[in-house]
Amino acid sequence: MSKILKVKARQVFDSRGNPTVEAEVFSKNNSASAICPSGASTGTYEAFEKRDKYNKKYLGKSVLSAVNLVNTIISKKLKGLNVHNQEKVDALLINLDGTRQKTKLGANAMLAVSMAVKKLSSKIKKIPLYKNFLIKNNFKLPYPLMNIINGGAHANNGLRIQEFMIRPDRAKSFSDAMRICFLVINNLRKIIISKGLSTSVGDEGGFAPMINNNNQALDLIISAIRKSGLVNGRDVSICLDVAANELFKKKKYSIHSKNYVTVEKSISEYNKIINKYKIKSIEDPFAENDWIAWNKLMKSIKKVQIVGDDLYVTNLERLKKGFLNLSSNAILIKLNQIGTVSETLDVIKFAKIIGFKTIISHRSGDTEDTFIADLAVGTNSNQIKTGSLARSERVAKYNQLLRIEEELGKKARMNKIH
Ligand code: 2PG
Ligand code: MG
Repeated sequence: MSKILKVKARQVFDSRGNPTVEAEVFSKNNSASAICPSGASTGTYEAFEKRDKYNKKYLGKSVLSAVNLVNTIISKKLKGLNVHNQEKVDALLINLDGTRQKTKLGANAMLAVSMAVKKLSSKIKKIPLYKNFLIKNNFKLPYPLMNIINGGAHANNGLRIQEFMIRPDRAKSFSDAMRICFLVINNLRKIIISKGLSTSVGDEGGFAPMINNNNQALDLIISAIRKSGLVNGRDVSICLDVAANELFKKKKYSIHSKNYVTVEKSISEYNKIINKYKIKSIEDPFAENDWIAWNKLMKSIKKVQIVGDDLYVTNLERLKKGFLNLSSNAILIKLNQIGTVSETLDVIKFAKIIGFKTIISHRSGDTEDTFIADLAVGTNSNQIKTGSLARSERVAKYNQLLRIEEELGKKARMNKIH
């Protein structure tokens, strides 16, 4: 048994330049640290992110009180616990907080500590992090859902849909998957330049050209896939994150244009783009409380992955509800939506039991921490969504997956898409 000696936190910064919590956990001869990411298009039911609302020096965004809680009560409580008993550590954090949405300690304080404990445990065991989760052998690598055009809350171009992604469905290996995405992205860059548009990127590294029509973005992607000598819907599939919470007002949605229309009309528009562009995956097609709309969409389409992000917020109770309601067939997994590693793993386990695909995800405000790359492999998750091939906080996760693939050598296998 290795005991936790102390926990220390500090305020560092995320990829948007906002303060966030880094925690470092110490045992006798070792230490490990982890950094909490932060979202922009957040769900109402996500665990609470503690920020110093009244500290004007950081425009209300500092996390100094969360850092202080780690350095005082969390460190004191965790002292003496077995580093390898993640469930116990997390249960203690949850009890210490004692609130439904982790408002007392803040999920940012809790998660940084929880992830650091997991990392320290693998360090002491001298095993790679991905071998310290659910899967012990037959590791599979996830397909990247690579973001290539940013819109919504992640860019200021006026595009309704937040994320336009590609998934290299026929890639035989993770490095092949990366090569295919690399090709499409480079061709997309050329096409964007040829149209006289800007190749500057949004928060997740995807291009953010000044276009404001979804179909225009989809047409650009189709051209890039074609220019790469690939076939859309076969070699590469287009996947979307609509983030519809942001496009919802008085039971109506402005997904497909600036006009707000009914659920039925939105579904018929979805069907049009699904058929025209062979779209294979849609995340958050409707708002987080609109269970009926989700169910209607599920009933009206076939063979499309429908992903719950803001709908489930990596919360077991909400996932159960979504399963019973036939709301989706996949779940996005974000550690900081729920606040501890153990709770995240419980959600993944349940998702697998009910046959949902699991997609491990970054946040739009992310960091150099590559924990989610290991989590994706260590849980045999089907897919990972971690931005584009730009901005080091995104690329870092892909690079970590390339290292894992190399380490697995001949044993490395891609996961199943279907
Ligand atoms: C999402 C995420 C990540 P954010 O909506 O899926 O892409 O964005 O972190 O802003 O919630
Ligand atoms: Mg989302």
